[in-house]
Amino acid sequence: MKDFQKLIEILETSNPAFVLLLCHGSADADAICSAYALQGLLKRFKPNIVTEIGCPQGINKPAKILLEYMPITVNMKPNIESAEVIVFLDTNTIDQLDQVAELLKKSPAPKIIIDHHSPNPETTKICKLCIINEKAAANCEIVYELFKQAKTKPNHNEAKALFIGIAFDTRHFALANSATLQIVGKLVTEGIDVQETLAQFAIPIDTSERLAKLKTCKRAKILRINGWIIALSHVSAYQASGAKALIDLGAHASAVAGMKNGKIEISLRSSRQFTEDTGINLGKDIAAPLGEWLQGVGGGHAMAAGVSGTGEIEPTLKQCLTLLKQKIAKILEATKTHRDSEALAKKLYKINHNKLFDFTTNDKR
Ligand SMILES: [Mn+2]
Repeated sequence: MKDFQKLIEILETSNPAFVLLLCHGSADADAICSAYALQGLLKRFKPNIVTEIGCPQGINKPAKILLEYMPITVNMKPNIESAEVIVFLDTNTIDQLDQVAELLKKSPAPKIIIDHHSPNPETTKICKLCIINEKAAANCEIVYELFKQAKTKPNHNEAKALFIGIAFDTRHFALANSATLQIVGKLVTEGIDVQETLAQFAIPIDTSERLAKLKTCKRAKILRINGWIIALSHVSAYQASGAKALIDLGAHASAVAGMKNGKIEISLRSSRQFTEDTGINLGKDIAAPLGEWLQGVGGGHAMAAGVSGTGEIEPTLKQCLTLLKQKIAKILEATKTHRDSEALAKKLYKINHNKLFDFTTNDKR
């Protein structure tokens, strides 16, 4: 039996008056759009069931633009107790919905999960039906598949929603796979204007963020370590945007520090090439030890990480550079195929920090 038929069967057996379509915390476009399209699909087959999209843990910034331009209604305080069937969308663990997780665990309503993340056994255990496809680049792809199984087509708004969900989750199709692009192709053939839709839902950048990015670049110290370009800077807000801007401009790795409420925060970013060639995982190799050094916390992913703790900007960036140099030196030592690698490694340790830096922490340039 196809997933769609299984879904309908659950609705037929439990005959609910109210079905809650639940999105994960800080719900994004993919979660909300997949819920919206599913809501339309269910309406066609079960017109008497009341369905509602619930976002009990709020929605993110891009999703707010979505609600402005699309006929989508979400309830920020959904009534979980009165739901007779609950569908989790784009959510692999109900613990992600911390404040309402207990209510959900207590609810006797049959639960269905529609998701593209790796399944969480604790959550799948309590679900009557799990429609999970880890290969899908966006949850909207799975909902599109349900339309296909139901032998019906999404209407214009549903198609637009599916398109937006896919566009956002795949970073404008950069992370799309062949199945994703086939679905996108069909949505476009059905009348979705790619350029117009993407422009309509582009996230506007605040003036303060623009200024922060420009200041980060203006204040950047640029260093070269064995051919890798490392950019270090500081700004009082939007450190992550600043760190990304430095990578976009050409740095292989960047670290941007800033003070907030007496604490120091550092955002780290790297280019794909740097990560692949050096094998340095910013989260594990740099952010974690830097967090410890600052008596705070650090972590994240290979190409994007963050740290917060107690310290001053200049010594912290120096420490960050030291960690990067040690890692790069280790890699050079490990790959002795390069004739000069040992000499280079030794040279790296000799770089005098103080000559490279002349940050003044209250740089107001
Ligand atoms: Mn998603």
